[in-house]
Amino acid sequence: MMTLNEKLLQVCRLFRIEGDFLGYDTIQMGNVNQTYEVKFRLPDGRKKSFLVQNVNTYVFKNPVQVMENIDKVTEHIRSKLPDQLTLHFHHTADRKTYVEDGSNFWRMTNFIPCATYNAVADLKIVRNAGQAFGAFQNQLSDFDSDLLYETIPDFHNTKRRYEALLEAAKADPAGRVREVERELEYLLSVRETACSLTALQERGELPLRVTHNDTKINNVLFDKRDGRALVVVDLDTVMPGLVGHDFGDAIRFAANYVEEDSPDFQKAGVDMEVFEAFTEGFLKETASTLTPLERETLALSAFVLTAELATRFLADYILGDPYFKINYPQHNLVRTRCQIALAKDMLRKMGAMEQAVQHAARVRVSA
Ligand code: GN1
Ligand code: MG
Repeated sequence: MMTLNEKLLQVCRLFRIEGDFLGYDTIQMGNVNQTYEVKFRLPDGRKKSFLVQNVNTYVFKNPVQVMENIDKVTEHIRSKLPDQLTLHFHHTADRKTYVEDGSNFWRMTNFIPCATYNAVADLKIVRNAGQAFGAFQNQLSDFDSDLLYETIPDFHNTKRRYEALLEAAKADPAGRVREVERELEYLLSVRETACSLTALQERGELPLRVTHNDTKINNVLFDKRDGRALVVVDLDTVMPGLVGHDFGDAIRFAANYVEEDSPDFQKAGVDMEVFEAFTEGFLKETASTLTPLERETLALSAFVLTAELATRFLADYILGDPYFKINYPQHNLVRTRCQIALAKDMLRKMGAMEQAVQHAARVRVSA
């Protein structure tokens, strides 16, 4: 059996990296893929880092399609905006952007020196993140979504997520349902509101756009010196979706007082200053293209995406944690509780969130 060190070196050689392998660091980023910074001394003497990822093939059943999507999307952005920094994947000798061995699926990009944030105190950074995700959607507004594979079907179909939760609870393969009755009860009590965005989508009342679908603020890379957003990364789930999927998920993550898996979930809640800053940045880019109903459902989408993720964390806990990486046995349950606490606070603050959206939209449309 190869050590990880040997495996990473083998993968790097297949991506045609020459020179001395100096070692690797595990990057604590993301809840599904494994990410490493690998360090080399190149034949010309320079030290250089690369980012190597082991894509989770339980989550992404067809990773080749994921890579094809990313290629098409980044190519589209590059052709429109040649100066925009985009991700570049390295190729193997046979021109593939991945290396497959058994159930492992490896890919490699250049390492971009940058700052990333899980929690942000600086509202300027938050505003820049909102703007970066808004701009990303704009850059793809003329992209033909028929060209995209649906890498994870029904990814933000909240109705399906609820059904999956109920199926998991019924099967109860790990004997954990008794422990989570309160969480199940709460999530079922808000089911209709949580599924309202999906219902509007099914009725054709909200337009499908090409969306990022995983808009955590740590998926934006920032310039270390001036806090400028450099590039939006993690394009694994770029698929047709609703504007609210991107807006809501970003708020869920960035505007929470605590991190998404905080055991201190009594402290979870929406920081309205962060909400306003993100909204301002996001609407600066998107306000003029949103339909009235899209605008009116943005605040709601934050609740929807939070409740939806709670159903996903809880279903995973009930099933014995096959999907999300966990650091300790109750991690998915703690995540669920934190998202539920946040969802409750969002319902309390819905009026204020709606007002903040309308305010930011008015400012932008009249600007
Ligand atoms: C996963 O691995 P990461 O952090 O990019 C998940 C998202 C969740 C998120 C919660 C493909 O994203 O949907 O919102 O964890 N990605 C996938 O932290 O399921
Ligand atoms: Mg992701």
